[in-house]
Order: sequence, then structure tokens, then C-alpha cells
Amino acid sequence: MFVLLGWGRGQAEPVERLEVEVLAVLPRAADAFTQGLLWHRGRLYESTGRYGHSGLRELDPHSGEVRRRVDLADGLFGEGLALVEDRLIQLTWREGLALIWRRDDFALVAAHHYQGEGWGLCYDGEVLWMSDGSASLQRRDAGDFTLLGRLAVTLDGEPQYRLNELACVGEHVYANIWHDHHILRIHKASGRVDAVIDASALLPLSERPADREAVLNGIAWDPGQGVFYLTGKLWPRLFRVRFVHSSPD
Ligand SMILES: [Ca+2]
Repeated sequence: MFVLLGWGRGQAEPVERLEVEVLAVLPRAADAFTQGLLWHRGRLYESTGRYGHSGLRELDPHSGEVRRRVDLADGLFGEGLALVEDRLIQLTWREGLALIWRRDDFALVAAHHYQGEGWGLCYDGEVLWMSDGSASLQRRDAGDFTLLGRLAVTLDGEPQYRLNELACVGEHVYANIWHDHHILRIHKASGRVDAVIDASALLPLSERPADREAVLNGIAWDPGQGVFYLTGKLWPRLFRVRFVHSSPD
């Protein structure tokens, strides 16, 4: 009996506790209310939010400089961003519109409609993963944006709410949490969080904007270098980082 109980407990693999190793600190435009961030072939693409300030930008990941930008109509609040082939897909918060942009020239070529709120988005090469502020991720068709299913996200069996900006990396979806300094590594097959990354050390308090919504948001993966880019809403800095095991005290 005791053996069986012990065996049962032993099946739950421990959740890894990771922290952020900063490789580079980059300046960037502090007017960006970042809602989506992705890396592609030496460029960063960013979706910014807030009504009247939303847009799509291309940044140089070395200088932080804005290379291209296009503004959204005042009635649209930009959210998560993903790249499918040569199309950037940009969510909107409460407008139910996924805007399809041609990456080459930032021409708006189409839009898909969806129900509910749009928060984060990433593409894993097969399907899109989308967050909506709840404790589950939506799986959507990369072609026509049809909802394919939902994945409940749990940490030690508990639902994890307010999943926000996303990055698809192999078998995982990384999600930063709204108004929190943690990033979750979510196993796509099970929804189980198998690592928690503490990103609290990123931006010194002295550099934090006064705006209470200026929270950690924005995670992009560069597969060539094996590094992540992180930022926050209205933050004056971008960070090139790795996730590493916490150093023992
Ligand atoms: Ca992202």
C-alpha cells in the first residue's frame, strides 16, 4: 500500500524553477504598449495596443530601432502577433478581428473574425495557439482561423489564469502572465506547466514607467541563437535572455 502511494506521487515530475540570464539590454521606443512580439530572420515584429496608439512595427533587434510601422484605426486595440509563412496575424482585444498583414510591405490583405477577447498568439508550424485571458489556450487553424480545440493549463493541478503573450518553442508554449513577473512553460500535449521562470529582475524599479499597466508583456524566440527577447508595456528596454536554473543561495 505504502509502496503504491509512493509510486503515485513519484509520477509527478517536479516543476523546474528557472530565472532569466540577461545577455543584452537594448534601448527601444518607450511609447510601445507591447501586446505581441516575435522574431523572424533578424527582425523583431511587435504589435502595440491601446485605442488610438495601436500598430504594427518592425524593429532591429540589435539597436532596438523601429524600421517600419503602420498604425491601426483608432477603434482597434492591437494584441497578440504571429507569423504564418509570409503573413503576420494580429489579434485585437475586444473587436473580434484577426488582421492579416503581408510581412513584405505591411499591406493589410484580409481579416478573420472570432468570438471573445484576443490576448496572445503564436504559431508552432502546424497550428496557432491563442490566449484570451482565461486559464486555457485555444488551438486555431493557421489558414482560416477556425477554433480547433482548447487546452486547459495547470500548475500542480491548479488552473493558471490570465495567460497573456505567447511564444511557441518545440513541444512548449511559453506564456507570460498578466500583471505578474512569471513566465510559464506549458507542455502542449498535456497543458501541464513544467517550468516557471522568474523574470522579476529584468527592469530596475527606477526605470519602470509610472503607468500601472506597464507590466511584463512580450516574449519572442530566436531559434537560430537559442535566445528569447522579453519586454513590457511601455518599457524603455528590450532584453535578450536565456532561461537558466536558479543559482543556489
Ligand atoms: Ca510572442
